[in-house]
Amino acid sequence: MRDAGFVSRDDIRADFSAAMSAMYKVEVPAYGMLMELVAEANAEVLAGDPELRTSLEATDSLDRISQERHGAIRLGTPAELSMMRRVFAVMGMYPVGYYDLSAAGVPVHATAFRPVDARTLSRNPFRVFTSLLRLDLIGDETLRAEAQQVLAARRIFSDGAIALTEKAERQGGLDRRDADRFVDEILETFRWHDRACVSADMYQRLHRQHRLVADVVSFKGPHINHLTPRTLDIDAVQARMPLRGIEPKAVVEGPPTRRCPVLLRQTSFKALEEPVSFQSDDGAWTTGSHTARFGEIEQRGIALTPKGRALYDRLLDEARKIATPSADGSNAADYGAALAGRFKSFPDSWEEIRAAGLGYFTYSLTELGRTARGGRDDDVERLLAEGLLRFDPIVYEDFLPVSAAGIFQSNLGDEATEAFAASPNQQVFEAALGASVVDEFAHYAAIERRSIENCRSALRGLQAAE
Ligand code: OOG
Ligand code: NI
Repeated sequence: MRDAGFVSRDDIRADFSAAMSAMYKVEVPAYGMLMELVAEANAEVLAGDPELRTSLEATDSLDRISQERHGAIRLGTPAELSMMRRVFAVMGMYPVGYYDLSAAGVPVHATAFRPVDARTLSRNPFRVFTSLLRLDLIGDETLRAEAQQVLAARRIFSDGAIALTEKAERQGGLDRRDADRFVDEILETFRWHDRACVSADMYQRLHRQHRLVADVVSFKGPHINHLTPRTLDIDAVQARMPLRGIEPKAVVEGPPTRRCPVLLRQTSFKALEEPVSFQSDDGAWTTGSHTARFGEIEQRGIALTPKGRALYDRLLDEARKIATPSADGSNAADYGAALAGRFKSFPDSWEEIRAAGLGYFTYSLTELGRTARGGRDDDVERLLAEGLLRFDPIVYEDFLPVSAAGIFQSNLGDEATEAFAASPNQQVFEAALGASVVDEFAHYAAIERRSIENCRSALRGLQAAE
């Protein structure tokens, strides 16, 4: 919306993303170091791969690489989640996808708030993986009630943040001054608090139930727990982390190294142990520690169709049955070999991936297509064969539940994980959210379809002009 002197939602999101990055670099210096490693590796890849550079330029995604990042927060109540949805909407971020992590031993379900269409993504692709704690999965009834009480009493949004969100909803946007204030106010919600809002005793009890429960319930707000730049060579960054004194997690999550990257590969450095203080009943503060915040990197590849995703899920599952990655990294090599072995049956050229219907692509006219004269029809295969169309992979903008669970776990400590019965409940999640989530597959399919329609109408326009 451009009327009434409003700042675009994309600009507010870009400011917010930059403010978060600046805050996190100060709060977690290792994250700044990681950013440097990523910038270095990305520059090397681009220098050595002119074809990749051309493809990124052709799809307008070169500029966004260096500012690309996501973050994650964990919320405690439905009210927090629905307010968060309204806050993110002010910045053009909408809930996409539903992720159930209960099956993987983490008592949360989640969505990702992100810009949805290609134009806004290229302006600034910042997203926030947002989880909601599931106290219903906590067995200890007394503790559950206590946790509920603590969460009900906290207020994670400032009055200013709420007022400005309501104003944006009422007016349809914010002017420059309000937008700047909005970013300042909302930043407070994501800030780290080194004073817990529960006693040391309660923290211990929450922690014994599940470390994640302690992380969500014990603090005044949902501190941002990591930020994640995008890298063009995750293996290089993983290998270099130790050289800078950063300890990476045992294995890279997601598919193995390939010529044609698919979906999402992720790794992180292990969460740091940080000092926190707890207040006892007599008002005195005592010191303890908490481990939650880390840095992550990701390498994004092509978005897969349901058929491609089913193949990915099956191969990953088979690899994990051969060697389940252990937290201490002792079988990392076995796991890597199993993964590489299983994924041999996933085609590794864009032509094959496209022909087999495994991935989503955008289509555009080639130079020849833009200028060619003469009879042509609408058939995509024929237009490709004649050299009038080209195709480029659509980047996967979402997340993967098994990978997300691996990221959670590596930062919740290395002890054995608790088993919960898998109990996805998208309806309950959407009721808490106060909206439904966008279906990611339908969304990518629509992007592909639109790109084909655009080519067709451009070609028809050409024909009409002849
Ligand atoms: C979120 C973990 C999931 C990812 O990149 O898959 C995530 C969390 O630890 O809160 O961010
Ligand atoms: Ni992440």
